[in-house]
Amino acid sequence: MSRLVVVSNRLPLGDNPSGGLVVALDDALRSSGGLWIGFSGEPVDDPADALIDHPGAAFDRLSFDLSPEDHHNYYLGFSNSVLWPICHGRADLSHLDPIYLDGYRKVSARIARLMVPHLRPDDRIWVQDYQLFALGAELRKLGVRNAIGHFLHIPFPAPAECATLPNPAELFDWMMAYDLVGFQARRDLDNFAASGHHMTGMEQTDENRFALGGRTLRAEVFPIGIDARSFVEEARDAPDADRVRFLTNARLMIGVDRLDYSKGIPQRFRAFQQLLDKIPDLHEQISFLQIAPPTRSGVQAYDDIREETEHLAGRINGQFATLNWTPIRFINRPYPRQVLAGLYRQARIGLVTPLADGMNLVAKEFVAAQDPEDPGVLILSRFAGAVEQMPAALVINPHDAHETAAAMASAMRMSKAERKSRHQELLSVVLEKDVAWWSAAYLKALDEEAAQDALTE
Ligand code: ADQ
Repeated sequence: MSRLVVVSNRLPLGDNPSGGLVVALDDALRSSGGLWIGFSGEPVDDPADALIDHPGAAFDRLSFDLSPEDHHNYYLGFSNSVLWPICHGRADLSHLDPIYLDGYRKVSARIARLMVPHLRPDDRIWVQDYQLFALGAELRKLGVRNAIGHFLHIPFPAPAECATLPNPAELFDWMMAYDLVGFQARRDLDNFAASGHHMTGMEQTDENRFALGGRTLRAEVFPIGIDARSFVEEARDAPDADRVRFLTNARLMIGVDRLDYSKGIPQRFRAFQQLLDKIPDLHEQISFLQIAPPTRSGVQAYDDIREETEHLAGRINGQFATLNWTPIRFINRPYPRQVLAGLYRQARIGLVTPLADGMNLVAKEFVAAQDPEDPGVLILSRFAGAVEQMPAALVINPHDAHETAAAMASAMRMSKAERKSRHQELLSVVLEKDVAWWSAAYLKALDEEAAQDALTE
């Protein structure tokens, strides 16, 4: 069988892979063997002009270095101050600077050049996410004819959002270099079709086939999953010592997110404030734990969201707290997976309310962690990709504080029978469409495209 080569922005070098993408790909590579290429993690003044080997894993690992300038322009700049906000519907937070786009092109070309000596003719190459949109096109420029696929973990922008990119036509040029493009949700495939047509005249020739400038592409939806069975076990075996203790008989409501403006954390705080304002009976009966470690510090919008959320949490606690009850606990640091699993299981409500999100794995982790005999309730934004698979959650519009507060109240009151039946429906999809299903489905489609190419050559 041909080798799998995964390329992602970050190469996990620790012993315990964490984070949705990393665990997913770690599993795929462990089962098939192969090579993982990614950024070494910290910018260095004198980057090596070669990939660096990291032996000691079940598969091969090669990293590339970035200079501080490249890291700034390609990663903090074009990736996280242009593509991320625009793909999440926040063009108002984007910083369009031609230096960023140049840096992105330059780093993509450099990664491609460093990769080529390591490639074998029958390798399947699987490129991950928005930081590496351009990698396929750069590899093609260097004559790489292997099957190359891309998977986008975040939303694909609709036409009006795409038009706010500095280079919408170039984005589609980059995409067309791939044999297969995977999206999280139907919504993204629809946006890809509409935006491509609008920006470049790209034609949809079949449900999953697109043509532009003499090139064709297969694009399809592969909703990412979690390692559900191991999560179920971790939640069941989580130590009691790591539970939240209350002085009143409050129930726990939990949110777990990177501190990112796309996750709707201030909106969720305001909805909670609304709930406490409207239903005084719930005072001391519900306690909200928000775990949100900061990311991408140095990007202004991330520093701003931190200040806004800290301010809101302080104000709500100041307004409602009693001697025995703190309405919101706001914690800015990461926790081990098993601690999170135990906290999810303890919670009566899981709050997953992004304003835009590719999938959202926390929604799936929360469901997997529940006790099936007495499960908690998932409140889920209609803007998370996960909603397409999880309509049995309480689905809300996160911009609507009234609706979100009403969902919190109804989750607090919900009968055990209804909680169990909703949970059963949610759990069956989380177990069935797990991470192994995701990578197998994607790689099967990529193999089909490789076989097709071989026939037409
Ligand atoms: P993210 O935006 O990072 O991922 P998400 O899918 O929720 O969002 O994954 C976050 C992961 O980090 C989860 O596994 C969660 O448990 C973990 N995590 C969050 N806070 C943590 C904390 N305090 N401590 C420890 N772990 C924490 C991107 C896209 C998503 C898409 C994923 C995977 O934005 O839409 O679902 O990739 O494709």
